[in-house]
Amino acid sequence: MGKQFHLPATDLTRWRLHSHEGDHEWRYLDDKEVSNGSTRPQTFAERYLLGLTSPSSTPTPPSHNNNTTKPPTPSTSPAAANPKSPFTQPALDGFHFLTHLQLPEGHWACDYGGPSFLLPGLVFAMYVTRTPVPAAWRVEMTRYLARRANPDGGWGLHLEGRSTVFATALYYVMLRLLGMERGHPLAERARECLLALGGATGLPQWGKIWLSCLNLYEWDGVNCIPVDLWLLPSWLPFHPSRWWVQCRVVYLPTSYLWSNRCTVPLDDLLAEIREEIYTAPYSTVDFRRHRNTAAPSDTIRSVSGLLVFLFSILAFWCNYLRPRWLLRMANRRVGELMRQEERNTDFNCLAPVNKAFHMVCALYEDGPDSERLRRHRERLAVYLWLGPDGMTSGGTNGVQLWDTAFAVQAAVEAGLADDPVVRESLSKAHHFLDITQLRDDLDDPFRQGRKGGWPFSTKSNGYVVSDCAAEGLKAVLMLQKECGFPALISDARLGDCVDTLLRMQNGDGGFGSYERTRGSRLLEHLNPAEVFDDIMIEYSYVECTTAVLTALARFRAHLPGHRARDVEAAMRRAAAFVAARQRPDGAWYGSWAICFTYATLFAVQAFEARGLQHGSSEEVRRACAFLLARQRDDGGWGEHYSSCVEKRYVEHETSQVVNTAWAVMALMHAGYPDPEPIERGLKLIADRQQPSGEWLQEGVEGVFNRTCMIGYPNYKLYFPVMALGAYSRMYLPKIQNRG
Ligand code: LAN
Repeated sequence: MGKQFHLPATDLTRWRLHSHEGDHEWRYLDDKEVSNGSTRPQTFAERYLLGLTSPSSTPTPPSHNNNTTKPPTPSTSPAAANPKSPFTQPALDGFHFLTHLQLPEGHWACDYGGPSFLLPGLVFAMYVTRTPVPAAWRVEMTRYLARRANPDGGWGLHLEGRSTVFATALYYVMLRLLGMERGHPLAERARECLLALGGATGLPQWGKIWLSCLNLYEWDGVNCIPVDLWLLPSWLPFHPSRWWVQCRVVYLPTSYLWSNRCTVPLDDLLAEIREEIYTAPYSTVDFRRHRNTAAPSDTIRSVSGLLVFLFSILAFWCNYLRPRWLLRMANRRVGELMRQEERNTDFNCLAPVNKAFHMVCALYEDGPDSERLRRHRERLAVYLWLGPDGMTSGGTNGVQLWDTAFAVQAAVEAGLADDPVVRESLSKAHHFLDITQLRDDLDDPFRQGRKGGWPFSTKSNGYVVSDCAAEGLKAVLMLQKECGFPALISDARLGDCVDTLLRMQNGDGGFGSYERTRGSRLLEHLNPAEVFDDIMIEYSYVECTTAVLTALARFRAHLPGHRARDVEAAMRRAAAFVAARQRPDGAWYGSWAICFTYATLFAVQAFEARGLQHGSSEEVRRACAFLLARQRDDGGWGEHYSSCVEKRYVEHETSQVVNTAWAVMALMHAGYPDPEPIERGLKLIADRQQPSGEWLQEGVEGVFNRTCMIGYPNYKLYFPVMALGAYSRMYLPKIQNRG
C-alpha cells in the first residue's frame, strides 16, 4: 500500500446493503432519512462488511455460550486415542459466525474485488452517457484508489500486482473524471508513475478502446474489431460464437464502438487529461503507429505476427472497401445481439466489462433519453461494492450462489446440520438455491443450454456455469436427500440439472466453465488482448470437471435410475481427463484459485469418486507426496499467487488458512493413512481462529486467466469449517474402517 493521503470519507454507518433475489445494492442514507429516524439500524453483516465490528459487538460463539472456554488447543496425539475430535467445536463456532453474515434471502455477500480494469469502465460509461456519479460513490471510489495505490503511485492488474500502464492509466483518468485536480498528490504520483512506464500509448487494446470512447486516444490507433464478424456463418472455425463467452461478450459491444468510431465530444476536462497521460503533446502522437504498442510492464503475450497481418487486411477492408449498407446491416445484427444479452440478464450483462461497453452503445444506438439507457443506469449498482477501504467493482455481480453452495456443503460435511442455529441457516440457504436455479433455456442461438443449472451469482445473471451447477446440485442433494430438508426442488428439476451438465462435457472428457468448447486452440493465435492468456476459447478445467464428476456421483447415489448409462460414461470420461492432467510432480494446476493446493484437492476428490485412494492408486499417492513435501514447520501450507503465473509452486511468506484447509482436505479425501500431518494442519487452522469463531483475511485467494487475482473473502470462513469438521465425520471413519 502506498503513501496515505487525507481524503474525505462518507459516514460508513449510513450505508445499507439491499438485496433482491441476490442482486446487491449499497445505498447511502441521505440527511432526511437519517434525521427522520425511519431507517433500520445496520445489521451485523453490514457492519462486518464495512469493517465496523469490534470484539465487543461480535456475537459470542457457542463454545462461550455453553460456559466452556474455547476448547483446549488440540493435541497432535494419534486420532485413535482421541475419539471425540478436538476440531468439532471450532468447526461449529466457525459456522455460527458465518450464520451472522448470512443475508435474509439466504445467501452470503462479499467483496469480490481485485482486478483493476473493472471500476474505471463503469465510471467511464457514466461519463460518456452523462450519468451523474452520486457524491457518496465519488468519495468512496476515490478513497479506494488512494488506499490501494502502490508505493510508486501506480496500480497493478490486481491488488497485489506491481504497477502497470493498464491499471495506472485507467485509474488516473478515472480519478480526474471524478473531479480530482491534476495537482492532488495522489494524481501527481499516479501520473509520474504512468509516464515513467511510458504513458498511455502502451495501453493494451481494451484500455485503448476506453480512451478512444473518451476522446483521449484515436480510434485509428486501435486494432480493428469489425462488426462484420457477426454476419459470418457460424460454421466458420473462427466465428465469434466459438470463442469463450467472456471474450465474445466483450468483443460484441466493442465491435460496435470501434466500427462506428463512437467518441464523446471533447470538453475542457478531457482536453486537459489529453495533455497529462502521454510523454509527448497529444497533437504530436502518431496513434496509428501505436496499434501494437504494449508496455513491457503489462504484456503477458504479444499480438501474434499472424494477427498483425490479419489486422492490416481487415483495416483496409473496414476503412476503404466495405459498403455503407453492409456496415448498417452488421450494426443491426450486433444491436440485436446486444439487446438479447440485456434482456437475458436484466440489464446486468454477463460481467462489468461488457456491462459498461453496452451502456455506451445504448447511448449511441438509442439516445440519451432512451428507456434502454435508463435501465442500464438502474443496474450499475449491482457491481459496486463498498468495503472498509471504499468502493470498487466486483468481478461479477457477486459470488452469491457459489458461496451459498459451499457454505451448505461445509456445514453438512462437518456434521453440523443438526445444530438448531445451523439448521435455520441451511433452511434459508436452501431457499436461495431454490430461487436461483435456472428453470428454462433461452432462445439465444449462441447460448449454452442452461435448464436446471445454477449460475455463479444470481438468477438475473442467468449464465449457467458447469461447476456452479454441480456445486449447487450437491448442496441441494445434501439438504434434501441427506439432511431431511423438504423437497423444495423436485427430482425432475435435479434431473434437468444433470441433463444440462451432460450436454456440457467436452470431447476430452473435461468440463469448461460456461459452455462446451466450440473452437480450436489455434484461435489463441488471434487473441488480441495483450494482458490475458487463454481467453479465446473454452478449455476443460480440472476443478470444473471434478465438481461435475462428484455431483454426478452423489446424484447417482440418490437417483440411480436417471440416465444411468450416460451418467456412468460421463463420470468415467471425466475421471480419465483429471488423471491425464496430473503433472509429473504429482500435483494439478489450478485455474480459478491459488493454486496447486486448490486443484489438487479437486483432483483427489475425482479419484475418490471412482473409488481410488491412497491405498489403491499410485496417482493419489503421488498427490499426497507432493502436498506433504510442502507442509511447513508450523503445520500449514501457504501458496503465493505467483504459483499461478509461473506454473510452479511458489511459497507464500506465511502459511495461509485457506491453502491449509485445501491441503488437509485433499489428504483426508485421499485417505492418507497417517493422521499426524492432517492434525498438524488442522491445529494451525484452529489456532488461527478468533474468539468470535471467524478467521481473519490473509492473502488473495482466487485467479483467472493465469495472471489476474481476485478475492474470495468467504473462503477463509467456510473452507476451514469444512476441513475441521471433515476430520471426525469423514476422515476418522475412513482410516479406522481400514483397521
Ligand atoms: C469467474 C468467477 C467464477 C469462476 C469459477 C466458478 C470459480 C470457476 O470455477 C469457473 C469460472 C468462473 C465462472 C469465472 C470465469 C471468469 C470470470 C467471470 C471470473 C474469474 C470472475 C471474473 C472473470 C471475468 C472473465 C473478468 C473479465 C475479464 C476478461 C478477461 C473477459
